[in-house]
Amino acid sequence: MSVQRHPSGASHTANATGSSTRSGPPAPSGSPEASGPSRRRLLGGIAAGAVALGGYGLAGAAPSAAVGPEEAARDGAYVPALVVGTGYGAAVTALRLAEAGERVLMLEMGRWWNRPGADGKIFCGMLDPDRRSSWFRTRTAAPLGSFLWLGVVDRRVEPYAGVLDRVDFGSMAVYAGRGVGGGSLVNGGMAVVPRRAYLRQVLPRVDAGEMYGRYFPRARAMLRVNGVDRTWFEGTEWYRYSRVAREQAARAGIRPVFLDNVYDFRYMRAEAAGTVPRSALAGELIYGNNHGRNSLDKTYLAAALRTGRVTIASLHRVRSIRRRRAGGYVVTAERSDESGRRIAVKEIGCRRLFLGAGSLGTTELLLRARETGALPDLGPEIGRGWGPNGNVMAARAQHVTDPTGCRQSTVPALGLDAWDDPRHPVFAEITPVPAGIETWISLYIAITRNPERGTFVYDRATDRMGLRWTRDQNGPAVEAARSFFDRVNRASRTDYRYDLFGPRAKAFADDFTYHPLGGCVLGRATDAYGRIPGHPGLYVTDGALIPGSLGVNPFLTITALAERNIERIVRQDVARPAGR
Ligand code: FAE
Repeated sequence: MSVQRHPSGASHTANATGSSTRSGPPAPSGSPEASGPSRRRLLGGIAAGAVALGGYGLAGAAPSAAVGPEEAARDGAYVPALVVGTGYGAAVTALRLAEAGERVLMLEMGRWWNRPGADGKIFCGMLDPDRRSSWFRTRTAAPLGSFLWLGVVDRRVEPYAGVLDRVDFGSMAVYAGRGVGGGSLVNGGMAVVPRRAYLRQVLPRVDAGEMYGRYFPRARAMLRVNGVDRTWFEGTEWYRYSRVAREQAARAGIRPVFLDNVYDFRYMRAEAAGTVPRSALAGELIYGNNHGRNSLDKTYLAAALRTGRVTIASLHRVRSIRRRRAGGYVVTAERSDESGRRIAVKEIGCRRLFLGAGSLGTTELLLRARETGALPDLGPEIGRGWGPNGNVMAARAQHVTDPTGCRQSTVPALGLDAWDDPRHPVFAEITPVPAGIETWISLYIAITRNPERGTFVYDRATDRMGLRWTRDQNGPAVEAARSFFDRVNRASRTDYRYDLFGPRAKAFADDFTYHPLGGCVLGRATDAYGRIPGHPGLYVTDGALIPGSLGVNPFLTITALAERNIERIVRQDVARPAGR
């Protein structure tokens, strides 16, 4: 098939209209991903899945019947189940389909993160980012861009298929993980169960009893959620920053809560003891962790690969979807190398298509399909109900007598819960500033209850998705955060830091989110289980299902919801052919 479009490796930058635009020319060509699994991974107990873990070039080493990615994802291939993406929703779906006997192909636009670079590390650190940090940018775009307005954090980098993307829509930017494992490669690992009453409100068609009784526990076990040892936490220098912030919140009458995580806290203690290589204690997090993190490639995806029925093709970006005449769907996917050079464009048919490309990726594919006439009967709810989970970042300046510590674990372990505040519900996490020097800064990510929603729109002329979201729609979130942190500042006679969020003095960063939610909302754009009405065999499995707000960090809920939905779909649809 001939190659006609822009290289798939391009990333996104802002333009004035809120359309996401792809930045920069493709980098000079580099070698295609022809990797094998790292020795450490093979030794790490997931050898059974290592064939497909290795991606290209390893089909011959398969211990099971799994077909290699070059074969499974060849132009003209047909698979029973195709999953787009390898994040939470996608990983759950692939595993459960495979356990039910289905052969599954997963297409992921990012690369495998299992090969050490020249420095012997798979991922780069937050303070010394290189090209591995960013998805096709010429400069890193860390959320905390400056310090004393000096802009010291961001670095020039070579455009590359790096692990963290930032998609800019004018007045809102969205961070997302890119690679096999999606957001699980870069996120803070906080695995928080939402308030029951709020979950009922945002997902009224979901039986909360089932979620709390069955699917949250299942998701927690699979993701290896664990908690910090309280005695160690209270004594270690690595969490001084959390304790200082907790004490001041308590003075304002705000309740602290410990946050469970998928980072292995036992490993972290060994890091502190100096008996293992450091990761969370060495400034690694948003560009990946070289150790300690239970990302999806170690949990759900490893289990999926072990079934022998799942194949993952990395560096494959799905561009479009259409119906297949004989039933099912056909996707067009672009295969690139790590430098963004397009190698092939393929068409792959499937009987069932599961969209797990995240809130942005899934919504874009469906909007494009509707607006280009490929799937003209998709309903008007596609693209609606999007929100940033009320995210606002804020920082406070500490008194000189309250140092937050030169040594800070990158893994947050404490939250502050004021969700019951009737006017301004806030759930804030105490996040580190792992600068390696004393900064006297307390940093937070606040999750607020912002009722505003955005809408995605497709621009036919540019073939891109834009977001209708204006700056003042962040107003309710900032107001809630201000009320919360004013309370803390008053109680401790402290003030905000104004120098951390870009060149203009501001106390709140309200122009980006880590938690994009919605676009194909459950029960509106889909039925109560993620099926798209009128399109047998077409499903949404990811954060696009949640209508813009959850009150807590979302991945545990996305995982549990995907478990709930796929259980039903396997029982009702997979046992019977799609469409009957
Ligand atoms: P996601 O994990 O985003 O996976 C989608 C996958 O699809 C990605 O691998 C994409 O590369 C891939 N993809 C997209 N489009 C295409 C395409 N067209 N073709 C092929 N592949 C495609 O989706 N959440 C928490 O609960 N706790 C936290 O502590 C937390 N911290 C965060 C920190 C950061 C810096 C970030 C960025 C996010 C954080 N999140 C956190 C959010 C969390 O990672 C996110 O809600 C989930 O990853 C969303 O899961 P999905 O399955 O929706």
